[in-house]
Amino acid sequence: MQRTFVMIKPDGVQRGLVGRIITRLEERGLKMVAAKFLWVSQELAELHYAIHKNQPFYNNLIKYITSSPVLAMVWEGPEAVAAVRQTMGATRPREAAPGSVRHDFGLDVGRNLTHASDSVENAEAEIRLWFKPEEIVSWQRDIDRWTFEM
Ligand code: DAT
Ligand code: MG
Repeated sequence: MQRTFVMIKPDGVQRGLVGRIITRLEERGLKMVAAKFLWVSQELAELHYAIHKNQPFYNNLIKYITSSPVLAMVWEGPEAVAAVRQTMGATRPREAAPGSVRHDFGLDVGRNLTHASDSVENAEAEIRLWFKPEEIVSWQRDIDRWTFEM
C-alpha cells in the first residue's frame, strides 16, 4: 500500500466542496489515514512549494494557499500517488479529464482546488512536512475485501 499527501486548497474549502472531494476518494476505495484543518503559515507554504520558488506564479501561489484554511490529509491505497493524481486531474482544470475533480469543479489553474503528491518520493517528504508520525492512523477497514482482491 502507498500513502500520498492531499490538500483541499482554500477555494475548495470556501466553495463547500470538501465533502464532495473526500467522497470521490472514499468511493474509489482509498482510505484516509490522517487529516487536519489548518490555516497554512507563510513558512509552511514556502516549504511546501519550495520547488516552485523561481516560477512566475510563485508569489500568487503562496498568497492563494495562505489566504484561507485548507484541509490537509494523507490517503492510502494501492498506487495511491498515481490514483489520487488521476482523481484530481491535470494541473490546469481546462485540460483535466472530464470526471476529475479539477475538471468538474474548476476552470482556472490559480484556483485548481486540490494538491496531491506527484511521486512516491515527494509523497513521503510532504507527509513528513505536514504531519507528525503520531498523527497518522493505521487502521483496518472491514469492507476492504470487497474493494480489493486479497
Ligand atoms: P500540481 O498541483 O498539479 O502538482 P504543479 O506542482 O506543477 O501542479 O504546480 C503547483 C501549483 O502551482 C498548481 O497546482 C497551480 C500553480 N500553478 C502551476 N502552474 C501554473 C501556471 N502556469 N500559472 C499559475 N499557476 C500555476
Ligand atoms: Mg505539484
